[in-house]
Amino acid sequence: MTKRRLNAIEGNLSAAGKRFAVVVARFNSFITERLLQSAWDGLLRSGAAKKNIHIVRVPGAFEIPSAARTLAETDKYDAIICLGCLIRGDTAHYDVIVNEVTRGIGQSAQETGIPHAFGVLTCENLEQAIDRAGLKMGNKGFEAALAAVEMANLKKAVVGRWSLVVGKCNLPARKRKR
Ligand code: INI
Repeated sequence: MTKRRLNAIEGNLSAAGKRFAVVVARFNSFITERLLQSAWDGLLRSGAAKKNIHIVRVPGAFEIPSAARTLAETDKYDAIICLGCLIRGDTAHYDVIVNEVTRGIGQSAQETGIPHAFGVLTCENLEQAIDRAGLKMGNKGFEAALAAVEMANLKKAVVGRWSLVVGKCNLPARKRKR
């Protein structure tokens, strides 16, 4: 079988020169502060400068989408990282909020064109949340930070490729003929 080179456009994991906003909910702060520490760590390890990371706190997960949208619309950030922790309780509050938060963050990303990383834990209980905030299941904050870096670079790579194609149109006629 002949080996074929697979061409894929991917975003790299370099955060150098990029600007990030991290929206973090205070509700369940025991968990969300751990997500934040890990997201911060992920961004710095990827090469982001501290001055280019802005942390924005909101009361609870429900408030994340509107804050993320406001930040995205400033066009000052390459990506927005959303961090929160929803834990199912005895009431329907969790069920009402969880879909709204997920949809709102996705909608903000799609309508503004700014990558948003989803670092909102949706858990049955505190144990599950702890596991995903640095214990058995890694840390969702770190994961979200790397996803934000990758998607910011992917956007640049895709836009760069298209502007190259458009740029071809400006070549002299001799080079344009095929
Ligand atoms: N906010 C959370 O971030 N996590 C939760 O688990 C949660 N629960 O279950 O109630 C929660 N509620 C608060 C909500 O996000 C809003 O801040 C509040 O309703 C005010 O708008």
